[in-house]
Order: sequence, then C-alpha cells, then structure tokens
Amino acid sequence: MDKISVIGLGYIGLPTASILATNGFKVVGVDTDDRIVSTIGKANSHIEEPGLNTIVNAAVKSGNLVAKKRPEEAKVFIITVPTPLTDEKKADLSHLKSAMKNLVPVLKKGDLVIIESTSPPGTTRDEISPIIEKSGLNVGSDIHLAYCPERVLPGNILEEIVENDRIIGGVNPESTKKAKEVYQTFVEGDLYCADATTAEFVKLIENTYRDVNIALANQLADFAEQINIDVWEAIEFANKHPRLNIHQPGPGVGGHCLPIDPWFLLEQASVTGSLISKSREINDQRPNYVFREIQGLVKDIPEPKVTLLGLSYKGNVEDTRESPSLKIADLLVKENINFTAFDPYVDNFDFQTNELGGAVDGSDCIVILTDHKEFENIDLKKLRESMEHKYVFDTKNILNRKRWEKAGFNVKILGVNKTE
Ligand code: SAJ
Repeated sequence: MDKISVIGLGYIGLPTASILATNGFKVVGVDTDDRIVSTIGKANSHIEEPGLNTIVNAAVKSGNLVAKKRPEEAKVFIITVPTPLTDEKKADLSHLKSAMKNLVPVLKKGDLVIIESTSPPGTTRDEISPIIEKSGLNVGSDIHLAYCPERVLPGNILEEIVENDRIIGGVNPESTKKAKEVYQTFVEGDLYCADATTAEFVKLIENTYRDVNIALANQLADFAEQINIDVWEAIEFANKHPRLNIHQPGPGVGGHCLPIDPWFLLEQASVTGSLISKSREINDQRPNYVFREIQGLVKDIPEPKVTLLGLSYKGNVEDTRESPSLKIADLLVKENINFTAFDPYVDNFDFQTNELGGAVDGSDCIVILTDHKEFENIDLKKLRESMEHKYVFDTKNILNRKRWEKAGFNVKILGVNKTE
C-alpha cells in the first residue's frame, strides 16, 4: 500500500493518520510541535477525544504510524494544519502555506497532495498550487492536488471520519480521481466529486448554515422570554414540521469552526445587508446577554458569589476554544463579581475548582453554560445545603425544573423567563 503522510497532527490530522494506519497504510505523521511528536511517539494521544487514545496506541504499536518533525517522501500527503482567524477577521493561511513550502522539497512526480484545512474558496488553486509550481513541478500532471474538507463532529470524530459522506474537489479530474481512491479505502459514506473551489465553498456554507440557524434560535429565545413562551418547547413543536430543523438557542457559539468559517466567506465577497455577518453578531453577543441576566439575578445580594458550570464550548468535550463560558468569565472579572467554575472535562484555569462541592460552597447563583451529561442529575440535597441564595440559571435547558424548584431553587431558564 502507498505510504501516506499526514501534515498537522491536531484534532483532524491525528484521527485521520491513526485510521489510515489501522487500515494498513504506512503513515508518517508530521508536526512542528516537539511535544506532540514525542507524545505520539510514546503511543499516546495529546487530544482528548473518545476512542482516540486507543486507536493511536494500536497504530503506533503496529509500526504503521510514526510521528516526525519534518516531512519525508511519501506517495500521498494530507494537510490538516489550522487556518485560524486574524484580528481583522481574515483567514490566516500562514500555517497552510508554510506546511506546503516545507513539503515541496520532498515532492516528486506522481505524488498526490490533499488539503483538508478549512480555507476561503480559491485557496487551493490560487495559493497552494503556485507554491508547488514554483518548484518546477506541474500541478495537474506532475503533482495531483485536491481539496477535501473534513466534516467530523468533535466528540464523535472516529465514527464520523468513517461514516460521513465527503466532497472531493481536485484541481483537475485526474486529481479528484486520485484523491477519491485514497478516501475509498476507509470512508463508508458516499464520495462526491467537485472542483477544488466548490469543495472549499461547500465546507464554509455548511458551518455558516448552522451559525445562521443558531442565531435564529437565539433571537426566537429573546422573543419567547418577552412573551412568556417556552422557546425549547416551541422549537420542538415547530420541528415536527417535515421541512424544519430550527437549531437550539444558548449562551453563544464556540469551538474552532462555527465562529470562524462564516468570516472566510465574508472576506471574499460582500452582499448587501448580510444575514451571515448579522448572525455572527447575534451569536457573539450572547455571552453579554448571559452576563446581564446574571447581574440581574444577583443584583440585590451584597457581594454575590456566582458558580459557572461548564467551561468547554459544548457538552462532553474538553475543548475550550472560543468558548462562551470564557467570555462570561472575563465579563465577571471585569465587573468584579466574585465567581468560581467547575467543569469535569477541563482543568486549565485558575478560577476553577476541581470538584462541584467546592465550586458551589457559599455560592448564590449557579449558571449552567455547557450541557455536560454530568450536570443533568446533580445531587441537589448537598447543593442546597452549601449554597447561600439559591438561584440557578440554565442556559442549555438541561435541568429538570420541577426537581430544582422542589429543592428550593429559584430557576431561570434561557428562552423561557426573563429576569425581573
Ligand atoms: N450550538 C448551539 N445550538 C445548536 C448547536 C450548536 O448553540 O443548536 C453551539 C454549541 O454549543 C457550540 C457551537 O454551537 O458552542 C458549535 O457546536 P457544533 O456542535 O454545532 O459544532 P462543532 O464546532 O463542534 O462542529 C462543527 C460541525 N459542523 C456542522 O455540523 C455543520 C462539524 O460537522 C464540522 O466538522 C466542524 O464544525 C468543523 O470542523 O468544521
């Protein structure tokens, strides 16, 4: 089987490299970070993701996966480096371009390069292809080049990498065909062929659809609070309609994809009265709204103490990138409101307490920010005894309201009732 190199061993690269290795390929994973290379070298994963440690362990121990700092010759290269957002809300292609430049010296006629990093439409054709051609190799004939976006959901990566359908866009039909042959070896979903720029656009509109839909849900939550309707119930009923899929409201949109990808579209073309940028604005404002509601809840308490439950950007994952919880924590710091936080998956912040009991001790108000499964059935007896005032603000609608009210809590649910 061909030797494959995966460049960038992060959330996407490491699972991809491990799956290829357990499917019989000889895989060289490349990352510029010494710590990552050494962790994988010891057959461990540096990323928390269900099942990942086990598969990395098997891949490395089988001898099929090795991690290195520099690229070496292979037949296929899959680039999965980050493309973050700059302060000017533009795609930062520096990691992608530098990965490609570092790869050029080992490229030879007949190799295939696949980009998976999320990129503005045209990046593969206008930014990556010229870097290869500068070396004298012709893209399309000497080197095959394709863009194939990842679509996996953090928390469920190993299943989705295999099961999801994929869009594969080559810079020419031969490149598409070659890339398809690679994915055919481990993807069980359908493989659809496009051109590279369309495939880049498709990736962005998927996450943009979700962001805009969540913004709609957040606005509906604001309406519902004002007219005393339970937005969660209303959305559930509306979604019984065969053509509806309204998303869920919440404290904001986090992670490394939804808050970023719509900007990659917006940087390329503008339309009048952009729904996409308005949606970004609505979702970005959600932490401020949550903060104001917290202020309202504790306004009559002298020196209140607040407890944030959940720091990761969504339930049952440890990733805190762009997490709304961190923005709310910042606002509490700025306004000098005493607070602590608890998250069973996260352990990097000095304002955290590492067990729930300590986090709620002497607290006046609990704010649920992440829908971790551990928060659904908290022992209320213990909680009640250690808290001062008993406010709870559920921004994810995961609590059983009746149970909490019975235990003496004053319950506020986002999208249901507004703080007086
Ligand atoms: N969120 C809501 N309401 C919802 C759904 C999500 O407020 O109804 C919030 C979450 O709490 C979280 C954020 O949005 O803060 C993003 O979470 P997510 O589960 O929607 O998405 P990600 O970022 O974990 O993964 C997305 C996925 N994209 C789509 O579903 C279209 C995934 O398939 C992509 O592979 C991934 O982005 C990516 O890498 O682009």
